[in-house]
Amino acid sequence: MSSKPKVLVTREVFDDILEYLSQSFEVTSNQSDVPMDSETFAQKLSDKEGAIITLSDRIDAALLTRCPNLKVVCNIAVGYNNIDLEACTRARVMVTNTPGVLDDTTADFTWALILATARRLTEAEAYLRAGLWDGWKLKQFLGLDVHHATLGIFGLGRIGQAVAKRAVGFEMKVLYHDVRQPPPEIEQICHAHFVSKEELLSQADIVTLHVPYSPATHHLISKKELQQMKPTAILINASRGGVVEDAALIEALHTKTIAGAGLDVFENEPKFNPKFLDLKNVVLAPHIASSSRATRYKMARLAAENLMAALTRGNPPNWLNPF
Ligand code: 8YV
Repeated sequence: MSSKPKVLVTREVFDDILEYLSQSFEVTSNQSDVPMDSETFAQKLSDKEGAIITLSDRIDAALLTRCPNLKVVCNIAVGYNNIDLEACTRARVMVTNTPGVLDDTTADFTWALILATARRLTEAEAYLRAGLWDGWKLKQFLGLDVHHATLGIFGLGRIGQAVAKRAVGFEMKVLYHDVRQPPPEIEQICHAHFVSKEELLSQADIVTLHVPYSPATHHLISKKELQQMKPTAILINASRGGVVEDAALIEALHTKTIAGAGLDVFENEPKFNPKFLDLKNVVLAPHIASSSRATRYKMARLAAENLMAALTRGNPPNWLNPF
């Protein structure tokens, strides 16, 4: 019988990461990559000491009571709103995330959304693919200039900063709003100016969201905020579903309260509001902002290293709830 600690990997990861874990642990993994339902997840986790999970796996107090041996859960994500951190602390379960390794990749994708939305790229491609293009027209698919525009960033954390730095080449004015004002040197490096939420919404041509999801940021952008934006402005969300009230955004896109939106995340994903599909002025992506080959590998590897450190030394590098 194996005396190695038992761990669960809830979704498909890279093979060498499973090999790395198997050296020290008895690994159960769900390499089919189909998310487990909550009952299957609870059963599989019930005798484990550690788990590598993703944002679709919920960890709450009720689940923890069924997992008496659990010592650590390692999220393959920087966001951890799928985990009840306080319940984990009460149960003495360490929680880790994957900060830092995905900032540039997520910022790159934010720019893909900004450019595609401002220049109506997916709308124009759909038109071309449908065989509707009958020739060049002066006023065809007129978009929003990104260069020299005003970029408004909610959340100047690691990812927000990486987005701001990329605005330099477009010679943009960069405004930001955050509940915590970063040190002045960060503002200088990012060429970003702190403004109120209202100023950001009314002045920005492009509003982009880089805040974590929490009760404080739930529906940060709703009907009132959309009405404060310029009718020519666009909204970009590569942070978390729920930061934007999707029904209000759909209404604003429909009535042209704002010009467009670029979205990588949705409320209730993957079952997002189907009304988005009827709108031409929205660019849609299935939560892939961090999905470059190199970065998804680094995220999975960092989660595995956190698991290893937690179960061997009791001190993982990205420990969110030290006790
Ligand atoms: C992940 C993310 O792909 O890190 C995050 O918080 O949103 C994405 O980079 C996703 O959460 C996978 O669990």
